[in-house]
Amino acid sequence: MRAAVLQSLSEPAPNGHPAVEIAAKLGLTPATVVTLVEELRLLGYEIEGGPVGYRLTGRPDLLLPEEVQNGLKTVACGRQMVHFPTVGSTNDAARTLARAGAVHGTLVVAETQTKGRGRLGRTWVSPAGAGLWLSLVIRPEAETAVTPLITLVTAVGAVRAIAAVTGLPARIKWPNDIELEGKKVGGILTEAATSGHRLDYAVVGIGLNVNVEEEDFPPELRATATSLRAGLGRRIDRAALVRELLRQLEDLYTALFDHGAAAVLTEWRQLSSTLGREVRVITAQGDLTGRAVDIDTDGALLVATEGGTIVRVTAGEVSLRYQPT
Ligand code: BT5
Repeated sequence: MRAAVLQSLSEPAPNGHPAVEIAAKLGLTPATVVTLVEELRLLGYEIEGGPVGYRLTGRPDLLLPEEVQNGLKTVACGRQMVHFPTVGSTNDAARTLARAGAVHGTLVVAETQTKGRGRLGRTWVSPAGAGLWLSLVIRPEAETAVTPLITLVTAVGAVRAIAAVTGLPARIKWPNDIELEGKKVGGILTEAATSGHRLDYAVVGIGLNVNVEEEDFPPELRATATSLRAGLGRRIDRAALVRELLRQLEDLYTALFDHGAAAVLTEWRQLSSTLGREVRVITAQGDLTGRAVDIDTDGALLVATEGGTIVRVTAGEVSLRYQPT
């Protein structure tokens, strides 16, 4: 009902909105409306006046359900959502919810993470209020082998959403990086729970540096990390970006799970910064260098070595570096 009160307050009213009017419209008591207005104030909404006439004068830059779901055009993605001012890792919180039965499309968002994770035990830096640090629970009817494709498809969704909201031409570095002008602007961490060969659910974690300023990054990341704000030269509406991301992901997951990977992989190839590049693949067993020539139907990278052999590289335990050209 808090969202409904906010919706009422958002409508134009030259003399403000009396609590009794909102109450009558929503079938609440005026006292409940007063309580909900107080809650909205505590969350950061600027609401002037009192019960005789409330006026909404400012909205917080927070990814509250009231903001994200206001104008959301999806059926499943983000329809159920949990917002944390701070959390260890949204992937961990989403997994806890998934274990307890959270439905397909459940979204977990945090303003900041204290234990944000990358792949291979790496740390993900998540400055407060400045990025998208979020996870989606997805429950497709699929084999576990689809997991690497979920990451690739999610990257396509992120690039599409960035283009739609900012016009910036982000690219994808295999397997899970989103890049802007050669620097890392985001990353994806997909974690699957399996029952035999079937996927029980997957938690798709997405980190995007939206309004992060250079000094918010630790010094060691400043040369390699960037933000959409740095690329665009102005702040970006994070809630609008989440909505667009959810819309794109809903379409892309439907395409992947109902129609197969071919169409999405064609788009991935066009958005990839990796194909055609000289790469070094770093694995626990040693390094491999060659030219990245294509992506396989299961999401593996195909690398042509100097001897002309094509080697399949799966995302699992590897890192990828571009070789200087
Ligand atoms: C990734 O790992 O790129 C996946 C990142 C996924 C983060 C999201 S946020 C929401 C959800 N909850 C989580 O706990 N995680 C997900 P990887 O490819 O391993 O890259 C990690 C490396 O990127 C680090 O070792 C740093 O070098 C660098 N890095 C860390 N934070 C960064 C940031 N904010 N921007 C750019 N680079 C960063």
